[in-house]
Amino acid sequence: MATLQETLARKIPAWREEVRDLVQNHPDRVVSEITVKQIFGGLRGVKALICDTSFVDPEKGLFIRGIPIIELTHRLPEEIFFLLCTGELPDEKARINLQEDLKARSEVPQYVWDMIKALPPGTHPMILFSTAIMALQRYSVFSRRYNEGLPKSDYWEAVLEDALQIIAKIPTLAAGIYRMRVLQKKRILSDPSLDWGGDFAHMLGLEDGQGEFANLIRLYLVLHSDHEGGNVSVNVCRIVNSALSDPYYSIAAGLNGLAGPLHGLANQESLKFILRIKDAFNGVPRTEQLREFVWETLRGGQVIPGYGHAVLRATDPRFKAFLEFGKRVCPDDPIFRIVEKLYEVVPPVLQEHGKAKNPWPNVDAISGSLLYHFGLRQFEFYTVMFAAARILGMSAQMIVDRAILLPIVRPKSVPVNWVKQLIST
Ligand code: HAX
Repeated sequence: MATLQETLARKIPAWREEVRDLVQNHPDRVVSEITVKQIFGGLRGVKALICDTSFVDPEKGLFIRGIPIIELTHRLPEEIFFLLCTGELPDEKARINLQEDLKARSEVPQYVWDMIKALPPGTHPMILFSTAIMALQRYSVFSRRYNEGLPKSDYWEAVLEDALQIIAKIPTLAAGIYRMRVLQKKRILSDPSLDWGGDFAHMLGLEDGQGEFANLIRLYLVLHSDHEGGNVSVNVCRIVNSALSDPYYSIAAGLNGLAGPLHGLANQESLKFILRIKDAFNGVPRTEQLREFVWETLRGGQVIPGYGHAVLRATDPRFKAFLEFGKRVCPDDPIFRIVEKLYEVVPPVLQEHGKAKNPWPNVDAISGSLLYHFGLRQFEFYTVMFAAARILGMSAQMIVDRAILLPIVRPKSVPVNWVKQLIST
């Protein structure tokens, strides 16, 4: 099979033709209507974005290029990146080619480490991560080639080039932040014999006699890689990139959105919640005790982290994939047992509470508990793990956006009074 670049070059003309045909032959076909409730409700359910890399079915969850995520859990994250970008899984030759390419680009310049060291104590790891990516922007091929007059038809190639540079550095950068700033220890050098996710696990430096921590990291990166186009991080990234800000600016913007407690920070919040339960009951509570604890939380006006979703209306298959992993690897770990018990207790409570449209768990209800089991216990780092994975989806979506020649995103806004007048007419 051909390389990632060659596969894209082969496929893009047909994608462009498909889009040109739709716009030229059906320009006025209505796709979605919008209600007052939706305008004031975060545009929930409005079909206004195109995303070919992945799709979230409310009942069945995430599909990557039409394949249910549950059928991809044995794959490597770099294979998923190839699939997200092209719609095809790489064969062995193409995978090795991509892995070699990433290895060749993985070094992080010293000035970035100096900058990471210089930021004050207590700086959140997501700030360190996002700032580090911004600091690498001087290497942007897109920015340089754009200034040299790059034609629009070739934008995707330069975006891909930047994306590969960024993806290649993610394990080194994220693990470096963990070691230097979270643990106050020395960085661990990359092992070039390892795959992208395996090397990430290696550089984090946790005990991994059986290789299961590396397996967890690979699975984690696959499960968090993409979640269609409307989630805050990817949506923001794509909007910024549509202004032809290069991928360094765009990914950093997306990461800043991922840092919010209703999005990527939910895994940190979720683990805090689980630890609070463990402390309150000195271990795993009884079902009745846990039910009361959950009600107390709701009565205090707080959300149950890891439960609910803007699109999903069933248990997230990514949650199920982690649940299977946990049952196999750490069934007796008290933190994992609390996760299992919450899965039993929370959905009926949320149903009775009657507010959340989806009472079922999302991926954030469990991901942190497995990292915790392996000794990655500093939960302020968890969103960086999520970010490392989501950069795959952000990158693939930018590449496809530029490949199909989407223009700058610029919806129309209206004042509240405009809506009032509309209603009164
Ligand atoms: N616990 C308590 N109340 C909840 C709830 C939960 N887990 N989930 C939703 N609700 C409440 C909302 O706060 C809202 O209340 P108000 O009307 O008082 O504002 C009401 O139920 C309706 O919300 P919704 O329509 O069901 O949910 P939204 O689409 O507005 O929001 C969220 C989806 C994921 C943000 C929401 O369910 C939530 O806050 N969950 C907890 C945080 C979380 O797990 N976030 C991670 C989501 C996955 C993700 O993006 N990861 O990055």
